[in-house]
Amino acid sequence: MRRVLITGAGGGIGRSLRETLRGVYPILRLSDRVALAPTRDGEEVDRTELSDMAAVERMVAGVDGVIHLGGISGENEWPVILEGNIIGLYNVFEAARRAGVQRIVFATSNHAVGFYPREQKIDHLVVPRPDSRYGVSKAFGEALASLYSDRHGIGVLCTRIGNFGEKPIDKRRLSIWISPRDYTQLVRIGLEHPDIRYEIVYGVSNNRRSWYDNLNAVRLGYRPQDDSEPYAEAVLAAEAGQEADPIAEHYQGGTFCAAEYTAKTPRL
Ligand code: 15L
Repeated sequence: MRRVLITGAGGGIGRSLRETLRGVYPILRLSDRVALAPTRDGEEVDRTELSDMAAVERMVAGVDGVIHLGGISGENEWPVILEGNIIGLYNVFEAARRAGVQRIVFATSNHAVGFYPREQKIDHLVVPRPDSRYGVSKAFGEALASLYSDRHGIGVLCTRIGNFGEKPIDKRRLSIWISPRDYTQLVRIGLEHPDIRYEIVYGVSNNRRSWYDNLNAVRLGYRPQDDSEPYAEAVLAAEAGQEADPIAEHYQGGTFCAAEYTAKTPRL
């Protein structure tokens, strides 16, 4: 990998990867719809709207690998999701194919499977159970990635990210947290592992309270260094006495599941 593109480079994960991948590959091309911090050695800065195919083609020209973080990172109205996560995502994969890109790491989300109950441990083989329009767009992304892998031979690692941050911020995140250094490790596996054709893994640290069987990531060499447990006492103490929504509490997706929920009975 000589030149690696990060889309959505202005977001929280993008800004972090800009630092942790600095010097790992000769050139990092950083792109976002918003202006980014100025270029340093070994960097190229780009400003692109993902819904604009001609601009996306310019963005991917000459890159060897793509880390696709761009798009909408939470629930939103359908037109917004459509533009950022369906049209924008399609444009990135299609432009990458035309440019001959061989590897893509796709930032999908726990919300593609958020309607699994917390009591069920899930692996990479479960069918999607999106908990939002956002989650549906991530399941769409996983499906599009599968098509581009099968039909065009592009190697794709779909990382179903839990919650990325320096530390877990609440009880739910104790089960899905991923630290910056663990996500960096996973992204590097996605770009560098010689045998990846199409894989789904969970982007989570080695959390004792995990809801995921991340055996596929482990098979690919992932050895997460962090665990949310040392933060558990403080996180739980901060939440003590707070009233919890029963739907949000029951499902892995939390408040994404409770929002707009009108089912009279839960789906089994
Ligand atoms: C996500 O997919 C979002 O991008 C992030 O903002 C958080 O909401 C995260 O999931 C989460 O579930 O905590």
